[in-house]
Amino acid sequence: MIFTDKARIYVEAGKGGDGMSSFRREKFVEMGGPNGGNGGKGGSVILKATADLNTLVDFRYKRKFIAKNGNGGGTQNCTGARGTDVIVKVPVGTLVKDDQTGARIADLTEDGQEYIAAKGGRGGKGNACYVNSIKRAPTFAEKGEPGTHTWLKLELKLLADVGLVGYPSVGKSSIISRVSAARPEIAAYHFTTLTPVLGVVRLDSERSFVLADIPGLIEGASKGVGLGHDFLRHVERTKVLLHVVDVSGMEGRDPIDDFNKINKELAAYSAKLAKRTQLVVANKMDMPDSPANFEKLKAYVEGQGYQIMAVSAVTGAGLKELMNKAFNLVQAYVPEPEAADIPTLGAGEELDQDKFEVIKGNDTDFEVKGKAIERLVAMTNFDNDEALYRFQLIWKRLHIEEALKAAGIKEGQTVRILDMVFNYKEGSAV
Ligand SMILES: Nc1nc2c(ncn2[C@@H]2O[C@H](COP(=O)(O)OP(=O)(O)OP(=O)(O)O)[C@@H](O)[C@H]2O)c(=O)[nH]1
Ligand SMILES: [Mg+2]
Repeated sequence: MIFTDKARIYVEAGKGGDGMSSFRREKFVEMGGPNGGNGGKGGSVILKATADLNTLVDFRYKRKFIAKNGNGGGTQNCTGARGTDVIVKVPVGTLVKDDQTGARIADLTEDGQEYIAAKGGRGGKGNACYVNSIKRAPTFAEKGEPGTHTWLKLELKLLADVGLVGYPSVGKSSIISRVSAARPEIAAYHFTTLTPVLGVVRLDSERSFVLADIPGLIEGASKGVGLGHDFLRHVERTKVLLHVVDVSGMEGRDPIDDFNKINKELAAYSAKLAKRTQLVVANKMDMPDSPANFEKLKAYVEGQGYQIMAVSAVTGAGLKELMNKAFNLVQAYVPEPEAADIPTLGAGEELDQDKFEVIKGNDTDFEVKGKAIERLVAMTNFDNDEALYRFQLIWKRLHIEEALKAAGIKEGQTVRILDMVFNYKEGSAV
């Protein structure tokens, strides 16, 4: 889900230093010539894109950037010192716009790319510069040029790193409102949140991530019940899911049941989403029945290989630890392999290649033989979810399960395809 982070900043460059008007005054040299030096250039304010930042959140705290003036020129043709430039680091992807008109001024898309947001004034020329054949002893010097100054709008498109999912009213919006500047509506009725909300969670000056609060999910969400489909689309590209469960039992539901139902919806929506790193968040720990319910839920989810943390969005207990943990999980995220890893069948080969036969196996109960299926097995990386998903689709399309059933297979019997042996289970390929 894309969210635009915005900031407004003021940039002001330094004025150029004034030129100097002076004459040589040395012992034994009468009427020395003009020797006033030039003023130094004023400092500029330069925006510089860096891959180290990922939000504009820092500009909430500091928004004015003012560079120093150049120094005036000196006697003896001394040029004044330049005002130092102020370098303002912005994340790669920052769009710079005119504050008044909104017109695009610069698009900083590459690491290291710079944009001079306010240009330092040129230093004034000293009187030494104005000597010519007519004017041998000019007394005037130029003043420094003023620097430019302006307000700018910065915009950055952000992708949510972490998504809050869970039943309605489990406290998703309450959590995001405590850990970020986002202020979604919070209320005791279901579907309070109707559109996704994003917030930037800032742990310290170096560590921040984007958190998405989406509307509550219910049974059938994956089929588009409520606004389910749309909501799930918003968390599809997050790196980590925080699965919020209300352990207070105050709505009369069983937390374990809630947990399973939401996971079922995620899986029904997409295999990828089901495999996304998921941290279980037991919320409303401040309520009387929560500790006991938490222990039960903990035992259950840990048994399934999930980690769980206990929080209360009302008292704030555990939220800091939760956000630190979420950040670490975001850092540990490894992108799923692209679709290129998935074996595909060659075009035009399908028809007779799709043929297969089910025979009695030597060391297994059954064996499936056929070009397409054997090739598919050879090419599928069974550790890769997408590949596995693809495998299951083709398995279904070839109607292998039906053939196995027709051959009389029973649950738990073994099937061999090339070097792969698996236990048959109705409705699932491997
Ligand atoms: N006691 C207690 N109540 C909480 C806690 N967190 C949230 N609530 C309450 O639970 C209700 C629902 O909170 P929300 O934050 O709106 O829940 P949600 O998950 O965003 O709900 P939807 O947007 O409808 O999906 C509100 O009345 C909150 O005040 C908590 O930690 N303890
Ligand atoms: Mg909400």
